[in-house]
Amino acid sequence: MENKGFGENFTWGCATASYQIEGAAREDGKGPSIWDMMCRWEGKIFNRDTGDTACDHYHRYAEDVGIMRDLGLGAYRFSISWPRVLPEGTGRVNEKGLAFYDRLVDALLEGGVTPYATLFHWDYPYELFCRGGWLNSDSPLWFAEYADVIVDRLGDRVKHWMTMNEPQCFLGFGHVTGTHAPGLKLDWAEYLRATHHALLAHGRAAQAIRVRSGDTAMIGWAPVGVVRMPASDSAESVELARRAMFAMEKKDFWVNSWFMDPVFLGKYPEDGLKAFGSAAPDVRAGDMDIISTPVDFLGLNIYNGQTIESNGSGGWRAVEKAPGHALTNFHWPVTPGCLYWGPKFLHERYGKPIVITENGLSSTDWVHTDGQVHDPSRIDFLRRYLRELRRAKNDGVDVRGYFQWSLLDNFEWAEGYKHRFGLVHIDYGTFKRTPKDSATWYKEVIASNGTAL
Ligand code: GCO
Repeated sequence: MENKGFGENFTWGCATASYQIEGAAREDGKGPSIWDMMCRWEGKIFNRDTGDTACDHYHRYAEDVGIMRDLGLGAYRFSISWPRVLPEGTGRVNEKGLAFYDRLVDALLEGGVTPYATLFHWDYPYELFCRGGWLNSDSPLWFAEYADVIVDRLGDRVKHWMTMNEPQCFLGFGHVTGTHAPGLKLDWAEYLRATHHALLAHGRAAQAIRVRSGDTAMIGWAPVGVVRMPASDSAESVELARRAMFAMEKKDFWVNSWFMDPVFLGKYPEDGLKAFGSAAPDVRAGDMDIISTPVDFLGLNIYNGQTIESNGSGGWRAVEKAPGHALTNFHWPVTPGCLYWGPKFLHERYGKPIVITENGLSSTDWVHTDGQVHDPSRIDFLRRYLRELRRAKNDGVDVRGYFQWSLLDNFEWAEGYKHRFGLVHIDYGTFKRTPKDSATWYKEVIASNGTAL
């Protein structure tokens, strides 16, 4: 196949999130978040790690932007800490918190790196959690107020926005399994209620951004969901995987359609409504208009996929993996085809330009005796995945950008610092940054616009 790279205007970036890298958890007037709360709880986080200091990015952002410039990044996806800016979640604005993001955005622009800002990547204000959090029917308004404060301040320079990151995770892990903050184990009906409010919050924030920035803003969000892949290229097999990717037949917070159909099609999927019956949320007149406020792109966080085959009776089942199948340090399977099938199926259904907002490999890198960090597995992983994304692009899927997760090793939520996803190694004692071999490799990929893959 001819190697056409990724075409004109393709955006190459890296992603991070505030709580995972910033540190400075109690500095300059920042209010507590639910992750500050959960990190205090016994037995919740691997090794009792916390995000108190994380990568100390709050103080070292200039050095980090310097690394981005060295890499030749076209764009950087970061998130804003809601309680750093609004310590109580609503009302009082913390000027020092806002000023940090001002400095960051200015440094990025000065370095020729386009800022892609995510409003909410899970560090929810503790004070709002105490008022019921996402269960409170005012929570979409709280989020809209926050969005307005941010866009008012940064909207003159930031043009690319994501409202929220992975609602499936902060609702599913945070409100059903209890493994992520705020650690709740709600009944399915309450979970669906919280989800409905989060969807309304997304819509209201999209409106707030549009009101302030008009058509100059590129608005999206960054959900995650299960990607299903066909066992063969036959039309039948592809159709089965497509169906499996969107079917909402049981209580499963990973299914794409429950989150994406409302946003892009203005309704909950029929099969889900049928399966959930009286647990389904109360949808008031006008809710779906808010939720489906037009946005410009669909961000996708994709790490792996599941190959599907027929179960012989009209349904499907997952194909069992061969013994010894490649796994990441997270024990997630290495399945490069997900960067082909995921964007393809989601683009077909929703018709929106796609940006891969996260993709990467967790491993246990350390600094070798030669002072370097050699991570050949990450290079191989990214190469395989990016080749599949290139195939999707060449097959006509409207893919506009790719953000590797992550620029820096960082705090991996309940897993603490166990996993290293970075192109840059962090020594959490000294905060020394050591670019890994994969950083040098990614720089070449970017410079060649993907033809070097
Ligand atoms: C998520 C988040 C990131 C993670 C990354 C690796 O998917 O959980 O968006 O914050 O760090 O995906 O798990």
